[in-house]
This record gives sequence, structure tokens and C-alpha cells, in this order.
Amino acid sequence: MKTLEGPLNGAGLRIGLVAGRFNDFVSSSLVAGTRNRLVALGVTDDDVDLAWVAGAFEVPLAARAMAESGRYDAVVCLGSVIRGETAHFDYVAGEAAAGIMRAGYDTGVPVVFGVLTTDTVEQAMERADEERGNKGADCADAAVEMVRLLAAIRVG
Ligand code: INI
Repeated sequence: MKTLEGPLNGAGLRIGLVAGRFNDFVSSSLVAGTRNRLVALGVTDDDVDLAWVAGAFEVPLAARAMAESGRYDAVVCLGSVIRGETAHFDYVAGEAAAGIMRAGYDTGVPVVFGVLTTDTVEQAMERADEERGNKGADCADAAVEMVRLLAAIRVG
């Protein structure tokens, strides 16, 4: 049996980030966590582009545009939807998740889900913290792994 793997080697990859301005203090931490980890994996900082959108609801369309552009090997979606702040939580979070997944499925470009869904701002900050584990860093790993894994699958 041959095991196909996606090594965490980001050299030469171009990565698009999409971040929601809603709860921008959370998004900015997620962006920093993603960016730092991408660079640690060998991605050149100049090969990372960041697009800001209003909120999580707008993230999928921008992610899809990035994925369709042919300019990025993977797209990382970042933001937070916090239950305490809106009765629309389920709609915003659900549509963001579904749209992000579809952007990847429809384009074949890895589109990674880094939109936090939490009950409180504190829980969101915990997951966007450099010390306590930053979800953006996990997303950087997932993006690079998926690019390399898909390449390994295609080669066979
Ligand atoms: N957008 C978020 O990213 N997080 C939220 O918690 C949120 N709340 O609470 O409503 C939110 N709403 C804005 C939404 O994403 C759109 O930007 C807006 O509805 C315009 O389409």
C-alpha cells in the first residue's frame, strides 16, 4: 500500500487570504497567525495576498473569485461569527461554511475554513491567540497540506 501525503512545504506557493472585518480584532489575529505560519512553512510573504470583506457572509464569494483567478494555489478564509451578537448566527455561520466548502469543490482549489463560530468574544479570542493556539496557523498547515496532497494524488 502506498500512502499519499501532503508535506508541509510551502516553497513557491501563492496563497490568498480572505478576512471578514466584522470582529476585526479577531480577524487580524487570525491573519497574523496564518501569515506567520505560512512564512514558517516556506511561503514567501510577497506571495500572500489578503482581501478584506465586510463579514463572514461575504467571505465565500471573494474566496471563490480568488480560487477562480488561477493566481493562487490555495485560499484561506478567516473571520468569526459570535452567537451572542446576532440572531442571524445560524444563517451567517451556516452560509459561510457552505459557501466556503462550495468554493473549493467547484474550483478544485483548496479553500480552507478558518471562520470561528463561538458563543462569546472570549472564546473567539482564545482561538485566535498566538500563545493559546491560533486557528489561522492550523489553516496555513491545512492549505499547504491540501495543495501538496492534491498534487500527489494527481501524479499517482
Ligand atoms: N459577520 C461576521 O463575520 N460575524 C458576525 O458575528 C456577524 N454578526 O454577528 O452579525 C456578521 N454579520 C455580518 C454579515 O457577515 C454580513 O457582512 C452582513 O450581513 C452584510 O451582508
